[in-house]
Amino acid sequence: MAAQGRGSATQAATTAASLLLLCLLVQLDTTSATSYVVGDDAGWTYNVQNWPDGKTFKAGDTLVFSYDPMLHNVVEVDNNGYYSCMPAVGSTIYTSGNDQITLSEGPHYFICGFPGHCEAAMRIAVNAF
Ligand SMILES: [Cu+2]
Repeated sequence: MAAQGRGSATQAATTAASLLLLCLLVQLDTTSATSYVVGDDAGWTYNVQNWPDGKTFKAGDTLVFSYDPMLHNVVEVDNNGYYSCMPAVGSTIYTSGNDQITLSEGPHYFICGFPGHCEAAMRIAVNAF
């Protein structure tokens, strides 16, 4: 009876330790990189401009741009290119239709390079901390 009691106590301690470990792992997970599908279900398309609102991005997070490469692309631009919808010469252009871009710390700007799309709010600005 007493042995069984000790056994239960050990089991309880083991369970507590396991829960603590699980909590630590969950906590670690929240600080690791996150992958975001830009535009959520709609994907990378018109009027995606406000999609980053309310989200906090970290360096190492990945943005996934999902789109039909016949209809859109992704051009990485600077602040000026974002507001003017005019990419600087030599800007990096992604065209796979499933582009995974890992963020470094700082501001990042992406627009669609197809005529009129950036003007139709197919652009995002994100800041990674
Ligand atoms: Cu487009």
